[in-house]
Amino acid sequence: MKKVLTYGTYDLLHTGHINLLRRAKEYGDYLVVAISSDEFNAIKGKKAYYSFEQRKAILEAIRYVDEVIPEHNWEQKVTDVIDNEIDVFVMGDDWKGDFDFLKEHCEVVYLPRTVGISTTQIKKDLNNTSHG
Ligand code: C2G
Repeated sequence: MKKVLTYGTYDLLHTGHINLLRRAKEYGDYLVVAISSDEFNAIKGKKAYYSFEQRKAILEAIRYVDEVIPEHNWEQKVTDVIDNEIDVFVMGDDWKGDFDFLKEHCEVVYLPRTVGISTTQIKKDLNNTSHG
């Protein structure tokens, strides 16, 4: 079984996330998604609308996702790759190059981001409409 791993906050799920997950799954048979805990989001300078538990439940309902694990820090990726026997690490190309250190443990793939959509933009648009 070929195992794929990716990381993210995955707040306010949108088609950019789904496009990433669908393409990531095509690299193997089993996709593990490590989603950022609420505490790690604070370290990333992000405040997710949905809690970790809610984001976990939403991701687990996606057909491409086989398992969801927590992301607590920047340092856990090598351990995650080894402990989960990961063959392919996949991230959007906004992270291109940032995780090349994983190449000694698994294949590293950066996929083009979906243009024109982001959780930040969704929040801005909703905020603007609610203020008339
Ligand atoms: N993504 C995408 N297209 C978009 C938006 C996001 O392909 N329009 C991808 C990102 O490149 C990432 C994944 O969807 O691979 C999740 O995006 P975020 O939830 O924004 O994750 P991020 O904050 O980048 O966290 O340790 C890594 C970090 O946890 C990544």
